[in-house]
Amino acid sequence: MRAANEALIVIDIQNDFCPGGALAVAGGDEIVPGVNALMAEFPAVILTQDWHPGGHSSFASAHEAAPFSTMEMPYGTQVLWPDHCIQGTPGAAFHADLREDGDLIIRKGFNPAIDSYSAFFENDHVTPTGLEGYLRTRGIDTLTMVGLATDFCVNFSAVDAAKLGFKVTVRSDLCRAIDMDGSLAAAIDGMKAAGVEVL
Ligand code: VGL
Ligand code: ZN
Repeated sequence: MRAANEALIVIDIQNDFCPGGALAVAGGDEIVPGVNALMAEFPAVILTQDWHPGGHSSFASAHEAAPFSTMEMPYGTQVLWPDHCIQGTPGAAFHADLREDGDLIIRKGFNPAIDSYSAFFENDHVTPTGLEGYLRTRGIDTLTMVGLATDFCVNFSAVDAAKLGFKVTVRSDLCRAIDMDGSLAAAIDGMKAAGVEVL
């Protein structure tokens, strides 16, 4: 068992990010057994869940735009995604084989006007999700991250955590990427530059 100051953050292992889902990440389901095994090693386990209202502003359908195109939002450039992880739908549920006995489920992306890749801040980089306070009040300062997708939600979560002063390790063998236009390589460079250990 890891020390009491350590937590595992399991990011967005949901049906819509697995093969057959609305925003499928290649091999997304392959990581589930390894993630389940790793959960047993940590005294604190937090799951995140992408959780959008229908018609969310990050959906291409909300703008009659093409999926995977980009749009300028008040908070910066936003990729427009296929409709995914709509609150309460089967696509938003965790993969059926994923252990769900974590301590906390943090939902993100529920604000209709702002996307939220990071488990810590919405995409404006200032609106907090509350996860930082939860971790600090439990005395947790060291994080291991796994999940989907390496180049979006894992990347943003890891960089934000490092900026906040947490010691962060990303287990890239237990992550899978969307990888559009070199986004995976850029994410790995960005995480390393932020002081994240990428294994
Ligand atoms: C994610 C795109 C849109 C992710 C979530 O979990 O990486 N990517 N929403
Ligand atoms: Zn999303």
